[in-house]
Amino acid sequence: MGINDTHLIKKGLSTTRKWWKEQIIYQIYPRSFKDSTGTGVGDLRGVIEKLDYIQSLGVTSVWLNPIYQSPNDDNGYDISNYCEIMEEFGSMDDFDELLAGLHKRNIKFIMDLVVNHSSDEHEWFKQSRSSRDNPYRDYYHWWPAEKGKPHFRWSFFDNKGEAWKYDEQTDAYYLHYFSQKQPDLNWENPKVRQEVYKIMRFWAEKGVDGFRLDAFQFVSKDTSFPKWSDEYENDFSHIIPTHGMGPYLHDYAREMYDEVLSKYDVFAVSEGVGSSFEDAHALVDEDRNELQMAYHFDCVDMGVDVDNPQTLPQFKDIHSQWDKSFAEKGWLSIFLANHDLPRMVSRFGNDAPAYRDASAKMLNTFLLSMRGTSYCYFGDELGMTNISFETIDEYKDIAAINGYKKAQHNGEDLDKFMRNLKAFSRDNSRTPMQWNSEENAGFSDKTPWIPVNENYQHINAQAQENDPNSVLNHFRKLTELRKQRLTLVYGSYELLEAKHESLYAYKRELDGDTLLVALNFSDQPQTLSLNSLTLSDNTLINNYDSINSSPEALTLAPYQAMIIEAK
Ligand code: TEU
Repeated sequence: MGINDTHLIKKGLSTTRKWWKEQIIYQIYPRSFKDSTGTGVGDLRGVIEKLDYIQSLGVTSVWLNPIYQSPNDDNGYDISNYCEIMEEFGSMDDFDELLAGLHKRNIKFIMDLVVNHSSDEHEWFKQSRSSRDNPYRDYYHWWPAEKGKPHFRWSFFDNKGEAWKYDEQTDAYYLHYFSQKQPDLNWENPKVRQEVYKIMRFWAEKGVDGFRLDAFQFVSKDTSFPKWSDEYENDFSHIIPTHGMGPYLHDYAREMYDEVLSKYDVFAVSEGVGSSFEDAHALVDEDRNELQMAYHFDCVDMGVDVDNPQTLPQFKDIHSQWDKSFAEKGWLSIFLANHDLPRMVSRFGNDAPAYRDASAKMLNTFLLSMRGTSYCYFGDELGMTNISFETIDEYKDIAAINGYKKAQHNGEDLDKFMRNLKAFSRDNSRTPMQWNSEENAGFSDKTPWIPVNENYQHINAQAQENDPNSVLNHFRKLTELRKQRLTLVYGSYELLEAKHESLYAYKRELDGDTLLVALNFSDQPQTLSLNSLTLSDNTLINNYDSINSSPEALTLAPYQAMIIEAK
């Protein structure tokens, strides 16, 4: 069966109804979810133990960060065998049991596919690096040293920021957009692409329902590796226009569609979509027959400077512009956090004790009431917060550790670097799931690979389970509502009071069903003028006990969030 293709949801909207658009995806960082073996590292049997909890959330899909065999230079994003499970995480039998357990509960499974690069410990790379005439040589990008030093390319994780690494064995440089242990695969070689499709078929045959294509915007390269202008070379912020959306990306996406995606009932979501709406549309519009969905980086990159945080009007503007561009065609993801970002409540809400609860509920209301497929990061259903490490030796993440070395090498302001790291480091969202108030938050019997956030004593699943007003139970109400009201998935979106500094309010509408979503992003009461909007008595979601409204206006308490039926 091909990708599900039922009918237009509403006359006038070209959006077709598809199961993958209606998913509520729960992202699990397996290393930090539940350790069943007493190693201090989470594993697949740990996820199996928690299947009933996952089901109780009302989510409809689970995406696991990479679980393949890996030396863990970048926690599984460096894969040494794409058809084996990482030993620390368990076995293929565990995987099969997990998949069956999810499917039994009507929960779909999304596989993280990391094929822009492999590990340098993958057999392909070992062969490739061994000699210039090895049959695997062209599986990677090599630049013979006799041609001189290759033109500069950026690396995200290199300790000097350079993507070419000299390798003595064959007197040549290899390319790595990520760490030195993550050499980029050469997609320009058709054999490499066939290997990728083979891997995808292997997992699709097992029954996975979707693929998250890691760093997909980077796979195609101009293999002449031309020199860029100094302006581009000297400014990392140009990485997407220079390194992303290479010359044959669409050919490869179409080939992937023909070879795999069209042959199974699966979807693919691209991490990254270039630097414009046009780039994004070209990759995911249905008539392109390429990928099905994407997540863009505008929200990821927004305000990632402690001295220059984003404002709410900017936040609204980014979300509204992307929504508008995709209103008629194409499909996007809605997310506020993931394993590469800090905790959503610390970044966009307020994690001070007085407001953490309300603002986490408010942000979950946003995530589950916008158009697009919702991605919810594990622990955010509890309002887990940043761990905020102070010193560089506390960090585990290669991005932080090598980023620090790079900042040192470039003579950057290290104090500023550390303040930014504290707020935005990926380790903030990688701390163990807070299950209960027992030792190590019930995550493991042994010291966890990364410290548990000390606030687990009061922020944990068990405590919230028993409290009808908890962030957890509020999250469950939201997933239930989203599943009942397709308006929240497909309905039109109209932003109200665009310039308001503290309120984010919008109307969602589908086939005569009108919903007002009103969110207060501040710690002060705020008033929303209702203008021509008439509210019904039917309040579907409210993170406070009461509503303060008149026919003309709705007044929201600090971080209050409501979804109300309207006319
Ligand atoms: O991230 C791709 C990506 O573009 C990164 O630059 C991301 O912005 C980075 O985390 C910033 O520090 C993906 C994965 O999501 C990430 O976890 C991996 O480390 C990376 O690919 C390499 O596989």
